[in-house]
Amino acid sequence: MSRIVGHLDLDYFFAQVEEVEQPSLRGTPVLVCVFSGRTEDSGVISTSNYVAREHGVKSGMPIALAKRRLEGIKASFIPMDRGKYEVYSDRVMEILRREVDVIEQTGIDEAFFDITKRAGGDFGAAASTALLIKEEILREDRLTCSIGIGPNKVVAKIASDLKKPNGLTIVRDTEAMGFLSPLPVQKIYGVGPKTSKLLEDNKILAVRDLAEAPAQELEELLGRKLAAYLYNAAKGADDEPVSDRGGISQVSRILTLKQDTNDPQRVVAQLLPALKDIHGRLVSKGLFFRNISAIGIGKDLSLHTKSKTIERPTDSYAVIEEEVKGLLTQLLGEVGEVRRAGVRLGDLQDMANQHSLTEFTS
Ligand code: TTP
Ligand code: CA
Ligand code: CA
Repeated sequence: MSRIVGHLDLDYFFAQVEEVEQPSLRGTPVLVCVFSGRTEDSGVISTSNYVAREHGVKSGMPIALAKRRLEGIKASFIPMDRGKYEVYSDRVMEILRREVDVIEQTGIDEAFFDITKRAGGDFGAAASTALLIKEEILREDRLTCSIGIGPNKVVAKIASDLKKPNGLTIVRDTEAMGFLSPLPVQKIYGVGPKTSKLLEDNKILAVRDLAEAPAQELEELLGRKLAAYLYNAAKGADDEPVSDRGGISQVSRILTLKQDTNDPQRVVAQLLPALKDIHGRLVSKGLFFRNISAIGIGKDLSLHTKSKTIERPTDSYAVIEEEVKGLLTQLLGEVGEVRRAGVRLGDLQDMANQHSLTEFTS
């Protein structure tokens, strides 16, 4: 049975979440910014929507430069709110997890998945599932994403990037080599600037050149491990498994309220057992948190979040309860009645390990 692997990447992720929460932004340039606070405009662009990109705005660009490129145009410069994006990310990963065999999350907005069993080795069936996943993410989270399906991770990752935004690209096992051959080597997952410079110096520019290079030469150039990986990858034969990395970076709970309400006290009262449960999990794992989010889901399934990053990591129950009250009051004040409510603790830190680390180094 042919292995079938996918890669999902959300489109202009942070900026798209801002559009979802404020639909009037759609069609205008949206720029998510990391303000450094030195002057009003100092800092960089984290990401921007495609409308802004048409004006030459890019991730990592100074905010001041982006402002110059958008002079005279009504654009929104929004401070980055990572906790909020993580709530959306969690939900997307949950949807993905229930539709495939296994997922390997590789970033806040992307994951590999293996769908071999689920699709019975059939690329047509995998394509239908990919469409279903896109529909569910759009319906439940109102977000678009791009998906690539291929016989391995290298092909899937490149395929997901091919027709952005809102793309779907299927590369069958028989098409993999033809798909890869003409591409520049930098497209292969794991080929950074250093490796690509080394390859370029040796006239290896396209994936085709890589596949045709003498194995010995590649090994001398890149070392055995990387050479073997790239050699396989170039031939469309990457066999790296999709493996769930486990590990936890967040704890969260969302529950359905007894009745729709906009009263923070009522919501908090119903959330108390969940808060205690989350706190118990945190303490039993020796973790502290730095980011906390309140989550509200409306009658129409719309998702709303308020997050806060606290100065120092903590595992205090009192802090959880107090922050949730504050965030929920804000959230309900803005959105009105909700049907479901929840809390998420993020940016978790393993205090036990940090502690032992300092013991070793001091
Ligand atoms: P990407 O997936 O690289 O980009 P994107 O989702 O914004 O756009 P695309 O449609 O091309 O996929 O990054 C995911 C998120 O990571 C992005 O929304 C914001 C954040 N990010 C930064 O904060 N700084 C950066 O330099 C990049 C590249 C991303
Ligand atoms: Ca993305
Ligand atoms: Ca990404």
